[in-house]
Amino acid sequence: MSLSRPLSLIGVPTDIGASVRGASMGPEALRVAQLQARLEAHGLTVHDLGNLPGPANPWLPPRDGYRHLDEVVQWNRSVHDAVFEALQRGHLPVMLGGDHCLAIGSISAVARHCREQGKRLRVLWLDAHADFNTSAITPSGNVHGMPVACLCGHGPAGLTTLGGVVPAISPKVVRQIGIRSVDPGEKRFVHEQDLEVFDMRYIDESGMRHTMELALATLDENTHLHVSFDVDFLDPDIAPGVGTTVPGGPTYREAQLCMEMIADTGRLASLDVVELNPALDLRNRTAELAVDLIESLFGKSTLMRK
Ligand code: 4U7
Ligand code: MN
Ligand code: MN
Ligand code: MN
Repeated sequence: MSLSRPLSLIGVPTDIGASVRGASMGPEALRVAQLQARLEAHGLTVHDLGNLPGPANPWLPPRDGYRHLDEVVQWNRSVHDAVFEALQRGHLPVMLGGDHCLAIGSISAVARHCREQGKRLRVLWLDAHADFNTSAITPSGNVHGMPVACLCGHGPAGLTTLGGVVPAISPKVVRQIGIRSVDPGEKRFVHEQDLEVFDMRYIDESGMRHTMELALATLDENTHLHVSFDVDFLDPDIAPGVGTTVPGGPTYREAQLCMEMIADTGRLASLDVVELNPALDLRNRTAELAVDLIESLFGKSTLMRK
């Protein structure tokens, strides 16, 4: 393995932003599936920093278009701080989620780090959903459906200002892959903000290889690549352990190729693994699949090639 940077595993045991309880057990399921040992077997140095603390899920209805906003802000403050610190130490932070609202904190920290280091940022958003809702258009009030919008400056101050500068990122740095469920108001907003979306129809017609070539185009030595991997990106036939399944996702091989092509760039510098819900899984199968794909993301399958 050429990757020399140590990995910092950061558990974020929360389902505060989700529609279904249980993603809070995701970090433990990834540990049970031997994430650390599997990565170490490929020669990586891996530190498990344990789980971040945060408020419990009060399980209340939405207020002013958000569920649990105060708790979401608290969780994301600690995510931001932990990710920023890991990056400053030269580590590659891997968030073990937890629901996808945690990407607000992690990507705010990544964007701040890139700003301070003069790096370019590219964010790959692997998901069945665009996660581009705002309080005005959300059908649910669940903040895990809003992280991309918050990062682009459309959200409550407590979430848009985490990394100091608003917006944390421009929609131009984002490439969304695997999308197949977008709400009506969200769809209009995605077009208005000109997000680059490679939806499942695109992947069906052009193939995963061409899709990833475009999504990874124009990376250079100075680019920090962040991958936000929502496990519901995968087809529910192979990944049942998520709260919001949407049929028609990437197959095992398509997902592998996606991860392998990311690994080949050598630019991966931070990662979220989110929305794994062990309460809905079958004998930890989805966690094991996620670990398998994360291994590929860090170059497992390049070992099979000359
Ligand atoms: B995930 C949804 F309405 N769009 O906003 C919403 F369909 O992080 C789902 O991608 C969001 O899992 C899913 O509640 C959030 C819904
Ligand atoms: Mn999703
Ligand atoms: Mn998501
Ligand atoms: Mn989900």
